[in-house]
Amino acid sequence: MKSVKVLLTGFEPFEKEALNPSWEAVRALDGWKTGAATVHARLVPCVFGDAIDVLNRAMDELQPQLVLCIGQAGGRAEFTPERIAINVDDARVPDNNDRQPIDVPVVPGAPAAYFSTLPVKAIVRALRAAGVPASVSNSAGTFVCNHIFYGLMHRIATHATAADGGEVRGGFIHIPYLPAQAARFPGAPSMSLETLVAALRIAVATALAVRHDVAETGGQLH
Ligand code: PCA
Repeated sequence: MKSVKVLLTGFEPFEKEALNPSWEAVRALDGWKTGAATVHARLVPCVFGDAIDVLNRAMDELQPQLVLCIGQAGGRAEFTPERIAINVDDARVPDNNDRQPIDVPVVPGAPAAYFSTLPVKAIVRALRAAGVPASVSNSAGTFVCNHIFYGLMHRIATHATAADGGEVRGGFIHIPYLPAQAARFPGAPSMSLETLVAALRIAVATALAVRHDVAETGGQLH
């Protein structure tokens, strides 16, 4: 059986948090094997530019067939695969290196946006079937998560091939706070690490199995 490499990235903590659920969940899956696939976990800095550099180095090294970048979306109640990455950085707060780009492109001269090549709706369907709250998100924001998502999709669109010369697919998933984080913001929703890790396994397995996304509603009125 042909071996398949899956790259998962998670972010370091930002905005005075002690941890980031994306890295806690991703690192729990480092070395996980499902079928012919093996997961490789990498930590990325919450810094404009550096985040894409670290992603590019990991992709150069591993030449993965599938890449899922994961990030924290504090305040969201669900596991949310992102549909689209946009070519703009507009930081509401400084990143971990005090960079705060405003209205600059992620990649000058590149397209306005790229769609995820993950089967976002099939992932949502599989998660809901497993009892995990999930929805398609139509905006990854304009901070470092959208930035790395755009960098990933631009690389895939322009030059990435896997070690076997085959196609590379990828996308981004935002996840809620861990309970310990939400405890600092009364009323904020959260998801346990156990659920986040189980959900990530489902997302990876679904992305590996489903090439053509299912056609069912995942839109929003606003
Ligand atoms: N979330 C931030 C950046 C790092 C992270 O985990 C975001 O949504 O842009």
